[in-house]
Amino acid sequence: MAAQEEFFEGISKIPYSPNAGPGDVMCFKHYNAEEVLIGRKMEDWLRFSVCYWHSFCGTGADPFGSPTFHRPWNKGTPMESAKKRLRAAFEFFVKLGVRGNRLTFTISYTKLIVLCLSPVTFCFVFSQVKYYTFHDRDMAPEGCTLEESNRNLDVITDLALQLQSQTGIKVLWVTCNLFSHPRYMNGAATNPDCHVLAYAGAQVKKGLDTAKKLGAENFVFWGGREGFLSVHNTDVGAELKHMANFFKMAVQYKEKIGLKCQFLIEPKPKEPCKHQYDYDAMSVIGFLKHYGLDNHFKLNIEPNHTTLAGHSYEHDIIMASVFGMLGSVDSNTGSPDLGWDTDEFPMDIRNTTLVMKVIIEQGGLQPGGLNFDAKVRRESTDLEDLFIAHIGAMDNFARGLRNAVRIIENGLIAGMVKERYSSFSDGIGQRVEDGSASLEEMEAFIMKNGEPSVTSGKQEKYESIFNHYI
Ligand code: XLS
Ligand code: CA
Ligand code: CA
Repeated sequence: MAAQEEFFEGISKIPYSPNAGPGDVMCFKHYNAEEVLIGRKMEDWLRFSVCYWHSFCGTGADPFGSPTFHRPWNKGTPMESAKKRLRAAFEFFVKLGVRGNRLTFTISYTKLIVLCLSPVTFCFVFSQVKYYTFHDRDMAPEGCTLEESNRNLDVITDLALQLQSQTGIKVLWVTCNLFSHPRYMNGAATNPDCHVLAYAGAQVKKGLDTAKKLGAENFVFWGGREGFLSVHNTDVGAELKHMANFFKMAVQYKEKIGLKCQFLIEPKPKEPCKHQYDYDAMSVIGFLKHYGLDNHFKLNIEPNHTTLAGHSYEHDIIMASVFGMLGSVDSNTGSPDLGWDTDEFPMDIRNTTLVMKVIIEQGGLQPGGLNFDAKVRRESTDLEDLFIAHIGAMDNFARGLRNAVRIIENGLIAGMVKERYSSFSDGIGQRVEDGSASLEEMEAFIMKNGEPSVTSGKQEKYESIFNHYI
């Protein structure tokens, strides 16, 4: 049998080299997958995932310029290059470090043989990235009919299944591209024409079948064109109801086929629409609760979308988590000085520390993960840049994790916050806390106790202490 083509020539498996120098960017200096922190391996806190669309379908084109990337897998017919792209992606996952790259050996350990009467197998697994994410249409090309598109997807996902079982790499989430094809220009689940909504429904049905086939742990809905450009031609109330009913159909089908994955909605305020219904975490949570869907969905928060909504980087991570709805994170960043979705690799240690603190406090992200929905810059044209970007971001999250662990284990900030709210631990405060207080009681309390004293919020003190850990 002919040897498989190698796409990332000259790059071997990325090692963990904690003492490497500053110029050595092709190794992990902080991410040590097997290391245990607060009772869990780093890889299980971080659950890294590589996204298919930016890293393997991205061309470097922007609205003002042509493609700048020349990827060796873009050769042949669309189906031929889809297969090459998939093989290249798995080569990348393996070289970045995955489950499949394991060293297994058996030793006969005499004392244990006496006890167990059998040799003992020791399996050392060096794992860094275990997961990937994809849209149906970036995995396989759209055909002229739904049947042809589905056949294309079947062929490519047969190969994906084979590569997954060879390497141990798994699907973090699948999503359907319900925004690129011209038929979706006025939306998918919120399209004013039910014929288009039906097409989207048929596509999601196949997407859910694909999620089941590949064992996806989550399924994402990103409503890129679920919104409007003009209120004059839009029946907002009808569109929101149609979207809720569309999600109900998806829940029904998921249950019918016994698909055991978490449904996620990914908020984004705008782009491509002027206004998108899934504006931010709180809008989505309100929508889900209003339509009785909140038990079936969680949120996939992308910080670049959060900042586009006018919030700070960590805002929606915190809001979703507080409501028990933080399911997964599309770990990227924007440029605070730009008003669009630049999908950059997350390289700021302050941000990863804040995100990891929330994730630890909610007990982890599983079955979600940290998916790098991020693209190398148009000017970063070398294949090596794809590795450098992922390694840098993974190391940055590993540092964020270590910082967050120190903040939590040290307990100084938590103690200060607890003290700040201590008036709610007894008396009238406790009754407010448990919901048994009344306005009459508030009035009687003030009549007796008068003006509250002024208490410093100590923001700069908190910030100085936080900076000590990063
Ligand atoms: C676009 C979104 C998209 C979703 C998946 O801005 O980030 O890529 O994550 O459709
Ligand atoms: Ca995203
Ligand atoms: Ca994005």
